[in-house]
Amino acid sequence: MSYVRDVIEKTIKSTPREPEFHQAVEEVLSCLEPVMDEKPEYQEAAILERIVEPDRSIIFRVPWEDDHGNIQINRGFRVQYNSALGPYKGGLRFHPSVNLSILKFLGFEQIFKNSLTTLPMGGAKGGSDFDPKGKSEKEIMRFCQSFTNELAYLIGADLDVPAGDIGVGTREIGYMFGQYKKIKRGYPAGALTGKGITSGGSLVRTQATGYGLIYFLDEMLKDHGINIKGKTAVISGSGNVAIYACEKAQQLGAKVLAMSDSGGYVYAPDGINIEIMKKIKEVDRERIEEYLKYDPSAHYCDNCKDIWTIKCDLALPCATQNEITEAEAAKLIENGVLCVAEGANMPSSGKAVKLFLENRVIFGPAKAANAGGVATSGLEMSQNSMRLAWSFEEVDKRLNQIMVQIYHNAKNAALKYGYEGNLLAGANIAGFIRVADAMLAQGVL
Ligand code: NDP
Ligand code: 2IT
Repeated sequence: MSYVRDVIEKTIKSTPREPEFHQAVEEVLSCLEPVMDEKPEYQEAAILERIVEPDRSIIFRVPWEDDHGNIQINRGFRVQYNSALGPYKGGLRFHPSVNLSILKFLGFEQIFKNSLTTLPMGGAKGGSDFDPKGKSEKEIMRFCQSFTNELAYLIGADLDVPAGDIGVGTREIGYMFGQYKKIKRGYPAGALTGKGITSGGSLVRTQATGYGLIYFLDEMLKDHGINIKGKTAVISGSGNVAIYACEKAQQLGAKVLAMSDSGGYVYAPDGINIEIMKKIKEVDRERIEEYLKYDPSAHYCDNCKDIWTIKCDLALPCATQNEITEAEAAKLIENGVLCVAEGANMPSSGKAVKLFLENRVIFGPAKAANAGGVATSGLEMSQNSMRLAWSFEEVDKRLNQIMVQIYHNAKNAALKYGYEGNLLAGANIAGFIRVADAMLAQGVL
């Protein structure tokens, strides 16, 4: 058995009941055989055995009082995965499905994603099994404050810098930053990113993951001689990533036919009206079904997975992990999909990715295609350190440059290591090598 296979098997065996984590480890490590052959020093320094094990995982109790005066208890997590390239960095997810397996998969992916940005950031992830749905504004605030009472002792500008993810946006980061500031008695802006503009946040951070996804997609399509203008797109989700992916795709001339939430999807034959979607999701925090009240020509289907049965040129999964399995991938291929670019983390199962690659679907893997969010978080950290704020145009230009660079770095790494046309392998390799070299230089830790 090869060294790589041996590490994969041992990792799986030693972490039972962590299927999402196993999936991420398999996905990354299985691409690294040619790198290990070229650089035996990585094996000598046990880089793989060390990189699959988080530096530390912290689990804590989060008690909070609901509006009826009842005490509720949730579980909080922070997985500080790897700090070879910089302070731990990665989002916080609030969703009832959150567990250690999901946060380890996300933290593991984050190491390589952050490396691809070339900004100095290590990898981490955290969150809670708290369900924000149906909670009042005050309940959200009390939960965030209690969560921060523990998180505060784990984070800092040079230590660990959380941001948002599913269920955590500018509002939640605002409450966490407020509580953190109170505990620290200063203005420790650099310890969290995704802050509001009046709390030291960066322009473009809100739009960054979605815009970045489309900048990456546009570069990838151009490189294949394809113009995004006039193409039809389907975008799953209707949260932060999906909304700004839709906005930028439309600005570049694509037609977005459908978007979803966990309840179902909306199909708009004339294209989704993004201002209506923003009002429903960002202002009213309502279910996507409400869209029909404003656009009677739209249709609603109460099975969100069926969104992938819609014929489209571009499929952009922007909701959650494993939303595209083999069956959805086969349907997309049958309907002639040209390109899949992942806004969510690990939205395609291993078998789905295999089908896309075998059928020559242009495939933009998550850790490259959705790196614009954390890249702009990196730019927020820079601005906080310098105590100044760049203009929207300045940040947007840097984001665009980073996404274009990530595409070419992934493409070139794939070519160099015998995976021509496979950006998943290219992104994994390009991301991995920077981290492995830093780990080698820093000794056995
Ligand atoms: P949001 O909370 O803003 O939106 C999430 C969207 O996905 C909602 O429409 C939600 O529907 C849907 N969704 C969530 N869980 C499920 C599920 N189990 N089944 C079906 N639909 C689901 O999150 P984001 O937009 O920030 O995140 C979306 C994805 O992008 C995640 O995979 C995240 O990790 C990834 N990502 C986010 C970044 C960021 O900067 N925010 C950066 C890079 C990646 P509902 O409201 O009904 O639950
Ligand atoms: O998955 C991700 O890259 C994010 N949720 C963004 C993390 C960040 O630190 O901005």
